[in-house]
Amino acid sequence: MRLDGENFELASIALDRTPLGKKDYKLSDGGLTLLKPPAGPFTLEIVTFVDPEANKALSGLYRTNNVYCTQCEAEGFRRITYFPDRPDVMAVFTTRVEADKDEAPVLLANGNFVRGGDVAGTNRHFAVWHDPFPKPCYLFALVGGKLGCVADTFTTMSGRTVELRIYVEPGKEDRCGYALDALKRAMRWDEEKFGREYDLDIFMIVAVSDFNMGAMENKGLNIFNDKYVLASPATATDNDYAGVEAVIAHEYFHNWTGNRITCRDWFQLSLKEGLTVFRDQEFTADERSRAVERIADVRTLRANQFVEDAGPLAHPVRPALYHEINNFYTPTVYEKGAEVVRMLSVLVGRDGFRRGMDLYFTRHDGHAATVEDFIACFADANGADLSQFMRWYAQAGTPELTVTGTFDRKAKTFRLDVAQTVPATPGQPVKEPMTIPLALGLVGADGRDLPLVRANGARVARGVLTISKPAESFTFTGIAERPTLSLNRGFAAPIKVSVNAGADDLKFLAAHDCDPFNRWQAVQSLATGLLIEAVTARGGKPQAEAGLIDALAAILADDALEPAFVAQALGLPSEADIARDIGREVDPDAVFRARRALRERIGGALNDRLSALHRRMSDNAPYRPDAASAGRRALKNACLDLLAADGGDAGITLAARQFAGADNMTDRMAALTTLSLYDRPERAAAIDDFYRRFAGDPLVIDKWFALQAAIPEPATLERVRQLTAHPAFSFANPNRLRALIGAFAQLNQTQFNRPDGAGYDFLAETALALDGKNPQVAARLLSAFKSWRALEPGRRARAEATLRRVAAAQSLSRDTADIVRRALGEQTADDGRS
Ligand code: 0A1
Ligand code: ZN
Repeated sequence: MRLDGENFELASIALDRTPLGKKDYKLSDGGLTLLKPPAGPFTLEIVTFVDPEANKALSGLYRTNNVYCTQCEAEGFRRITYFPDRPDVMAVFTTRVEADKDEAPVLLANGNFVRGGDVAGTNRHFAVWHDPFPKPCYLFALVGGKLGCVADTFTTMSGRTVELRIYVEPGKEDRCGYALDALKRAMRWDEEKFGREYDLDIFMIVAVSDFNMGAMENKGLNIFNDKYVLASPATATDNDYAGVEAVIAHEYFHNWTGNRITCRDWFQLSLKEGLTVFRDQEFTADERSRAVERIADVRTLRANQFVEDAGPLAHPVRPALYHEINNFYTPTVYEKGAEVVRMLSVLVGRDGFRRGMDLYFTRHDGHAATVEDFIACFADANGADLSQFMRWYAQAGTPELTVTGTFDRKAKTFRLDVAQTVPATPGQPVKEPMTIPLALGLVGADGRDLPLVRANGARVARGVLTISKPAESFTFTGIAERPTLSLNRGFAAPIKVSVNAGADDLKFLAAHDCDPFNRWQAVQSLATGLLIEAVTARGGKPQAEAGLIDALAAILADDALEPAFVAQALGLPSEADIARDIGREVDPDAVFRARRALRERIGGALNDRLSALHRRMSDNAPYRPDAASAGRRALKNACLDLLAADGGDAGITLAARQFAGADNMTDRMAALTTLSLYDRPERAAAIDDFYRRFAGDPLVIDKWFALQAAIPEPATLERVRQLTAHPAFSFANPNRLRALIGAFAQLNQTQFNRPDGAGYDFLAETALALDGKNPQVAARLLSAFKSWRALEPGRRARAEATLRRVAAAQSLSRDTADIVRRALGEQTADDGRS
C-alpha cells in the first residue's frame, strides 16, 4: 500500500498499535510503501514533524503573518503526513488541534465544532472538529492563530440556522462587512437558482496575507487571500469589491460543485472549476447587470484564455497529460471550462439545464465524478446526444467560424454559409468539427429582429442554430429587405467569427442591436479594425475613424443605456487585445502608438460630451459599493481617461484635482492611473502622495507597485528593479510579487517586450531566484512568455534565448521546468502523467 508524503520528518508509524520497523515499510522518493498491509481493516497511526515557518512554498502547513494555516489543493496534504493524496480517496476527517493559548487562541478545522478546552498543567489548549461529509484530503484545512472575528447567522431554506464567521488579522474586522454580505447573498442565490442548501452547522472564512492563489474552498473552512475579503471605501476600488463578491461566491458554490461532488482525478479539474466559475458568473449577472458582466467576462476570456489557446501553452479544457498539476489552474480550465458549461445551457435551454444539474446532484452526491458523468446528466435529463459536444473538453484551440450572408431580394431569402475550423495546437495537429451553438439575429432596417424561419417553415428555437459540420448552409425565408447580421449574440460560444460585413454594418449594430453584448462588440470591432490598419500601416495614424466616433457619440447620447455599459463601450481594446488580433510579427511599440493616437482623437472629437458626462456622473453622495453607483464611477473615469488622452493641461489638471479630492479608492486610483500614463510633474507628486497616505496598508501599496510597473516608458524597468528593494516589497509574499513583477510582465506590453530583451531577462532572473522557494508562483510569472512566438523576429529571438537560459538552469522545480519546456515546444508527450 503506497502513501504519498514529502518534506516532513517521520517520527513514528504504528499498525494496530504496534510500532513498525524499517523492514515493514519502504521510504522512497515522495512516499511510503507498507510492504505487508493486512488484508482486513486496520488502524495506521503516523506521527510527523513539519516546519511551517520554513515552508515558503505556501503548500501544506505553513505560517503567514504569525497564523498557522494549510493549503492542500492540489497535492499539499502529502506535505503534512503520509496519505493516499488523490481526490477519489474520500474520508471522514476528525481533527484535533492543540497549541499554545497565547500564540494561537483561535483553533479551527473542517466541519462542526465538537469540543475544546485547556490541556491540564500547560499553557496549551485544544479543539476537536468533525466533518461528517467524506472528502478528499485536498479539502482538508486547519488554522491556528490570533485572529479577529466577525460573526452572523444564516437561516437556510429548510429553516436551519447556520453560524457564519469571518476571521481576519485583529484590527481589520471593520473591512469584512461586504464579504459577509456577499456570502449571505450567495447562500440564498444557490438555494433559489439551484436548490442547494448549506449542510454544516457553521461556515468559516479565514483571510491570510500570504496565499498562492485567490482562495480555497476547504469544507466548512474556506481560506482566502486577504485581497478577496477585506474591503473599505478608502482602500478598495469598485473592481476590488466586485472581486470580493465573486470569489466569496465562487468558494461557497464549491460546497456543492467540488466538495459534495468532487473530481475523480486532476484531469477532471474543470468539472469543478469550469462549473463553479459559470455559477459565480451567473450569480454576478443576477446581482449586478447581466450585459455588463458578460462583457467583462468575455474581455477576461479573450485577454487570458484566447491568448493561451493561440500559443505554446495551449491545452484542452480537460488535459490529457500533465507534468505538474499546479500549472493547470489556467484560464483554459477555469474560464473556457465555464464557457463550455454556458454553451451546454444554451443548447438544452434554461429549464433543461436545471434538470441536468438536478440529476447531477442526485446521481453523484458524495462521489468523485468525471466530465463524462456530468455531461451524461444533461444528455439523460433532456434526451440529447452530446457525444460531439465532448470535443470541447478534448480539443484545444479557439474554433474559427467564417460566415457569409447572401440576401436574395427576389426570392426574399437570406442564406448563411458557415464554415468552421479549429487551429492546430501542441500535440493536436488535426481537429474534428465541433458542436457550436450559434446565437444570431437578422436585424431589419428599423432595428428590429426579423423572424428566423427556415426554408422548411421551422422557426429557429431561441435564435440558436447548432453548427456541427465543417461547412453548412442555412436559408431563412420571408426576408423582404437586406438585413444586418448579428452573430454569436451574448457571446454564446467561445469562438472567433469572421463575417462579410463592413464598417457600416458595425455602426448600425452599435446603434440598434437588441443584444447589448453585440452592440458593445460592434464598437470593439470598429476600433480593432482601425487599430490594426494603423499598426500595419507602420505607425500611420488611424484613418476614417469617423464611423467609430459617430458610434461612440450615439452611445453617449443614449440615456436608456446603463452607465456601466457605456463605460465598457468607451474602453478601447487593450494593447494585448490588438496584438492578439494581429496574431503574428507583433511590434508592441507600434500597437502602443496606434492605440494612444486613437484615444487622443476620440478624446478630442468628443471632448465636450465627455466633460459634461464626467460632471454628470460625479456626485457628492457618500460612497456605496452597489453596482449602479459603481457603474456611474466607471463611466466618469472612462471619460476622464479619454479627456486626458492628449496629455494636455486640461485633462491632467482634471485628473490631478480628482486624485487630490477623491473620497474613495475607485476615483483616486482611476485618477492616478490616468496621471501615470504621462510624464508630467503631477505624476510624481501624486505617486508620492499616494504612498504617504497608504504606507502600512499592504493591499493598497500593491496598487502603488502595480501602477508604477505598468508605466509605458523606458525608465520603468529600472524603476521596477529599484522597487524590489523598497521596504514594503517582499519576494516571499505572492501578492507583492504579482503586483510588481506580475503587473510589469502582464500589463506593460511595451516595457516587458523591450526590443533589447532586458524585460525578459529581468523576469527570468526574478523567477529563477524565486523558484527554489515558491515554485508555483515562479512558474506562474513565467507564463507571461505564453505569446512570445507571435512577436516580430527581433523580440522573438530575445525571448527564446531567455527561455533557453531558464530551461538550462540547475535544479529547476518541476513547475518551472514544465512551463519553460512547453513554452519552447520541447515537452515530449511520453513522460508526464496521463
Ligand atoms: N480551488 C481554488 C483554487 C486553488 C487552487 C490551488 C491552490 O493552491 C495551490 C489554491 C487555490 C479555487 O478555484 O478557488
Ligand atoms: Zn474554484
